[in-house]
Amino acid sequence: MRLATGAIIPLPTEQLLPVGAEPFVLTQASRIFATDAVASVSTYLANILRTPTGFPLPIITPLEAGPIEEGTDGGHDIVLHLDLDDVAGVGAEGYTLETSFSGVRITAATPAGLFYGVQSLRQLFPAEVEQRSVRSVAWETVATSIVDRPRFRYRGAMLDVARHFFNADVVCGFLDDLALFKINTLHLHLTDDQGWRIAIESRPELTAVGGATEVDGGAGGFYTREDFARIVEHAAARFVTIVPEIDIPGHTNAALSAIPDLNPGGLAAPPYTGTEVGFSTLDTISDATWAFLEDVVREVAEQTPGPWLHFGGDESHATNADDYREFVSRASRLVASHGKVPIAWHEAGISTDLAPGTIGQYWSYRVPQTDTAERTLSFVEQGGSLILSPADVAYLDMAYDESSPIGLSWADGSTSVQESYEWEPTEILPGQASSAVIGIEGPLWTETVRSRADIDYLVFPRLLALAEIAWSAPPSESSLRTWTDFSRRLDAFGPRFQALGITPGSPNSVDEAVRAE
Ligand code: TNX
Repeated sequence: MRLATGAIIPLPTEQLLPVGAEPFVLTQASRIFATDAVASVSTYLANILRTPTGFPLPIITPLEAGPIEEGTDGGHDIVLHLDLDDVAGVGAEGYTLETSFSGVRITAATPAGLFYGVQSLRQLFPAEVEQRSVRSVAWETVATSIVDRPRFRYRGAMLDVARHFFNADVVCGFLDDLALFKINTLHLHLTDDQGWRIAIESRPELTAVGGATEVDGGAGGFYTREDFARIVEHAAARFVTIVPEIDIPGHTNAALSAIPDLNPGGLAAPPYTGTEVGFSTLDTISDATWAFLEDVVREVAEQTPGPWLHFGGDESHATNADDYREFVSRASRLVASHGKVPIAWHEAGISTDLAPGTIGQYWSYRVPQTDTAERTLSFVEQGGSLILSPADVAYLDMAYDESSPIGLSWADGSTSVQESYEWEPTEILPGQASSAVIGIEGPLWTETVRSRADIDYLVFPRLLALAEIAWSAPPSESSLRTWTDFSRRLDAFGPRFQALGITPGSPNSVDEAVRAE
């Protein structure tokens, strides 16, 4: 059977596959043409390709990388062309990609666009391109022509490093994998009842005491300033923005256990290593709380080059309702005063006095209850936008089915790969809210997640479903954005997961009828 589309995930906006056209062949003599302005992308591409091919792939930096025909050798070269005028009209993150017997050419208006073109090119090569040692295969790509641009500007994943801690190496490895699917934000849930994971120099107890615990009583851990800088830099080199989250006023037991002054009686809370939620709260009006928050927000903002800072606000069941409302308003203004756009979980929309532009992150069900929808719409009414993470389809910590050894099931039972694929972000909230959606995010909470293998098990392959919702055009009569086509492409992706060293959690559940077509 011939695939009706190429095999790229997320599905490109347009891809032509001329029948019978000769392939592109990468050889010992191939070179990469790119100007210095896009050196980060050409170096990244060279590193990806040199390892499995063993080819030298020198980077040639002409003043202006010309058409493929000029300065190329027998059609085996790759040209990265930065076209600031965006003649192709692909926008800030889009690109065009041409592969043929005469070479490869990626054109984009920004380095980010070129980077995404590189990710598509990666997926056109044989799966062995993902191996980290030299392989002897024909390094060919089908001849194809792609025009591609993202649907949403916020294409996110979230990692909870508070319930279980994952060190900077694990996070960097995770970033490497996210990049392949054109994900551009990684939200780090840095603090919770069970752990405080980011160094705050003015409050060393936070990590010294609050960082030394995790779920089940493991050793925990935290990021030093150097670790966090390394994560931010590794992310930036992959065009991923880190969104740090300091979860307040609930989910704060780790801070309360580290700093006695934050507790009304001046006595430190005992550390917590269970998995209950909603029992802790900051004292929302004490001077000690706001002095602490000033230090924390200032230092986290300092360490964050990206525009956003998430201040949580979820499940504050131990906070008095009126106090909560005033607290989230003041917290949003504190974040804004440090030059960051605040993000909060949707509960914070109960306040009608948030800092202008505060973004709401919706995490309830695909069919919201009326009061939850109202709280979420309140962000839009206050000039903010929305990130959607509906728990019953976008939560990466849900089990796939009853047989999954890890994962939770509170969000309307388990979540199959198909369920994570078949939902439409603009149909969740009523009315004007659909145009306020800046994107989606798949959160991985880590109550049951202890290792990189556990992360991979729950994240893959469902993250690919979310990446396609975030990047690709919505399904239409004429489009191939269907579960059937996606599951075929996912099937074809199997050897790539293997080469990447990823063991995905759910075998792709294409039913036999589809497989036999
Ligand atoms: C709800 S979702 C939480 C987290 C849990 C998660 C488990 C949200 C904003 N809060 O504290 O880890 O459920 O699925």
